[in-house]
Amino acid sequence: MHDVGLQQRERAIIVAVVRKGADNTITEEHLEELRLLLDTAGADVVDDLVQERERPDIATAIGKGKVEELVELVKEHEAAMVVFDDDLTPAQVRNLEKAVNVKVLDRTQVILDIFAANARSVEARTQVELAQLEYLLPRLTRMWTHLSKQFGGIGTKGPGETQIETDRRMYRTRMQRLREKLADIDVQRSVQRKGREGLPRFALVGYTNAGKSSLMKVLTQSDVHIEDRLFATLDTTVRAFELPAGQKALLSDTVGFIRKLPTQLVASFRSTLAETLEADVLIHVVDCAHSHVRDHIAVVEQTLSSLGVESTPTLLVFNKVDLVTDKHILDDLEAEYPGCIFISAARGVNLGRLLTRMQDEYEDLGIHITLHIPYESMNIVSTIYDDTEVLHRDDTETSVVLVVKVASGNLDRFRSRYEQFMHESPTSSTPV
Ligand SMILES: Nc1nc2c(ncn2[C@@H]2O[C@H](COP(=O)(O)OP(=O)(O)OP(=O)(O)O)[C@@H](O)[C@H]2O)c(=O)[nH]1
Ligand SMILES: [Mg+2]
Repeated sequence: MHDVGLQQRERAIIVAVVRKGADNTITEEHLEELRLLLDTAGADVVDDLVQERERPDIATAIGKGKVEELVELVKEHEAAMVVFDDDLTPAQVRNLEKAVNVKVLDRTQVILDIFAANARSVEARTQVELAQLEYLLPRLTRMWTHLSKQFGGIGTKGPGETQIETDRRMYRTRMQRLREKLADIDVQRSVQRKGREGLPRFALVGYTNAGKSSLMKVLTQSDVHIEDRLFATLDTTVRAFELPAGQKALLSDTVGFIRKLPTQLVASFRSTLAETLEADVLIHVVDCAHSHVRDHIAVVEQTLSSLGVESTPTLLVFNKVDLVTDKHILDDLEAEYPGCIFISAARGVNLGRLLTRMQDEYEDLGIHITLHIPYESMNIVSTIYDDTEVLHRDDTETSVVLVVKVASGNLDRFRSRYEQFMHESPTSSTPV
């Protein structure tokens, strides 16, 4: 597979291009995250370079003068690569590589490399390979033009073009095969999901390294892979657990998100995320000890909305409270995010309360049921008003039509009482 060569620990210089007057602390944070990504990928960052520009230079992203500075830095540190925090065009990569004489990568490639290294299951490996090919396909032409130029001269263009076509076809055939493989896995998955229908479903979501798997482990008492590194989890696992009232429920743990998660990965991981997409309630786990908590929350919310799940009720859970010594930080978060809850998965702090909140959140969902009450049974209408929340009433010629919201836990009791008026089975479980 494509390999950006981060197997041994290599020395890297990182580069960010920012707008003039950009917030320094944000730039610093982005560079820090790139440092962490490279560390996970197996490289040590030896220096960084920040270029302020209105917009990135078309040819080199950073512009001529800065390229010279970069060349010097590479020499000085004997760096093996330069990594940009932003996506580079193939032309920029080509120009930069020519100038600095070491490989030039962007953030997307580093993330793809980490995913490739961490993928264990057939599904994850297939998804990562598909994302990698997706990333490479539009870059093929440039790669070959690059080579033709390098080796130059008469006759390189013709075969080059043919080669590009052959490669493209090969890539496309391979991608097609990977997609078919994923579709097969998806069928198996939905069969498994069918077997679990009817149980309340919760899904852990959050920034990478927030502690989702740790929480999965303590809530379901199962053996889960936990590691202090980015993207330790790539596969979705589903485990059963019990809500405080004794009801059996399901919890899923899945891949974490990150700022600028490559779109190719989001697309190919869609089926892995299916459990998340279909959950009744999301548990958004946040590392509250991180200096950029709010950014992390926003990134996760954006990613969720790009996946079309912004309307699923979500419980905001601040994890790792044990690491926060300044109580003001927690007070501020609590004021800013009403309804949030503070826990420590590792220390077992506040987990009972979290479970209760999960149960409440699920019960709040309710189920919408339409009742048709003929006028001769009018006396029951007021009982229904006492029993449930009436969302809508329509007095037709023959009957009173009521749309009511029934808490999931009360469904059986409700059904036994009013079955004769329920024309259809419960239709949706959308929250109000
Ligand atoms: N101090 C402290 N550390 C925690 C807590 N919860 C998790 N951690 C640590 O945070 C690191 C990441 O935990 P994981 O559970 O693997 O995080 P994740 O969200 O599943 O991460 P990815 O799968 O990589 O996205 C591990 O080193 C955990 O031991 C906590 O409550 N307190
Ligand atoms: Mg995990």
